Amino acid sequence: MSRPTGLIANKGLELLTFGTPNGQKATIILEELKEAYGGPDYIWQSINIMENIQKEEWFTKLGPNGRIPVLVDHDKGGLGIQEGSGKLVDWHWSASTD
Ligand SMILES: N[C@@H](CCC(=O)N[C@@H](CS)C(=O)NCC(=O)O)C(=O)O
Repeated sequence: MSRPTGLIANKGLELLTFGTPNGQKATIILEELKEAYGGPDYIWQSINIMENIQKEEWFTKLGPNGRIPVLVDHDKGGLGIQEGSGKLVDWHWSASTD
């Protein structure tokens, strides 16, 4: 897999994550939502934190604390969601299906 240099989607959800416990939290909640409700669909990129990709400018514009995971909502102007993103995915999905 080549080194990420920016976002790859232009609609829907894009998860920037890595295989750490915090990174997996976001993936798990998205997969649970898909299983339970059939969505949301999302695309993801692996951000290797050992290579400090999370400190690059394109990333910190989305996630200012320079940490994974970041969930980007392309349908809401490229909004980047950090910190407890698993819970926020839940809130976001509930709100968008009301
Ligand atoms: N409270 C945040 C913690 C995020 C976090 O600590 N991410 C770590 C990986 S588990 C990280 O990006 N570390 C790399 C760094 O700080 O440069 C959350 O739950 O999402």
